[in-house]
Amino acid sequence: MTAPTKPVLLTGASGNLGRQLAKGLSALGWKLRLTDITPFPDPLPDGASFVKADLGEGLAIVRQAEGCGAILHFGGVSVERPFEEILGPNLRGLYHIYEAARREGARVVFASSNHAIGFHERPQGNQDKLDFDCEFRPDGYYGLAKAYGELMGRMYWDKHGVENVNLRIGSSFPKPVDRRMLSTWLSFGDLTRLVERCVVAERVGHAVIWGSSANPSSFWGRDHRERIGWAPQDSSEPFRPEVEHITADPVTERYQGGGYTLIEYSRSVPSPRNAFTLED
Ligand code: 15L
Repeated sequence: MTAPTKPVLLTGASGNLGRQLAKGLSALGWKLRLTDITPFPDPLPDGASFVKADLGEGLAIVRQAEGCGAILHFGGVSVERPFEEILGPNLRGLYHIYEAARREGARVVFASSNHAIGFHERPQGNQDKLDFDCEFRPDGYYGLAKAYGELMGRMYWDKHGVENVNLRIGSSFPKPVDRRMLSTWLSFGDLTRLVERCVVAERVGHAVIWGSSANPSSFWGRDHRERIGWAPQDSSEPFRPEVEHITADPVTERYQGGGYTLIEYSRSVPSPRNAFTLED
């Protein structure tokens, strides 16, 4: 596999997924520009440079993106937080990323999240799996910002021809730690191969791909993975005996977003499963 000819910018490089990608993609011989608001905690991988930058500062982002062929946007707040904390990095920051991409004619790979659709119920069987074109049902301000990011990608492709792949990442950790993650887990290996394909694929347009490994109990169905030629190789199944019994309260267990749905949840009584009411 040949490395991209132009450098690739990685935001959020000091975060859990950024560090994995920095290591994995530099091992493929990629020239990486790493950036984050906090220092890069590891030894710099071969072929990589690091510059501290704030997503809220448009000029800094535009400078970092100069000459890049792709921007891997993994920066911003990565969990549910109050709106004011999300606003700068996750909303304004996205605008800076897309403007920089537009200037450079670069492709954007956006770390979206299952929390953009977190208030969909978990499927009862294989037939109910959620497809990429389902309704957004964010489970908080974080998920709402991810939905906004996906829509920003839609708009920049339609209006400016900026290509983008939106990865609706499930749970990317060393291993699944509870029953939900048997459905949502994305191994670091599958994540790195996914991002690699997003960059090297010839044409992507505006694409949405579920970021989970080949988990038999996955919540998710159709997406645009064929467009980039990616298929996950790992599975959560070997971890089942270890974590299957680890569950939570009824709200958390009902929805795909798990514990995020319960944060500040204030509906008194959750409506019965599968009952359509005005509130649903
Ligand atoms: C995410 O989007 C978060 O970044 C991560 O920390 C996990 O909470 C993950 O979703 C998940 O849903 O497990």
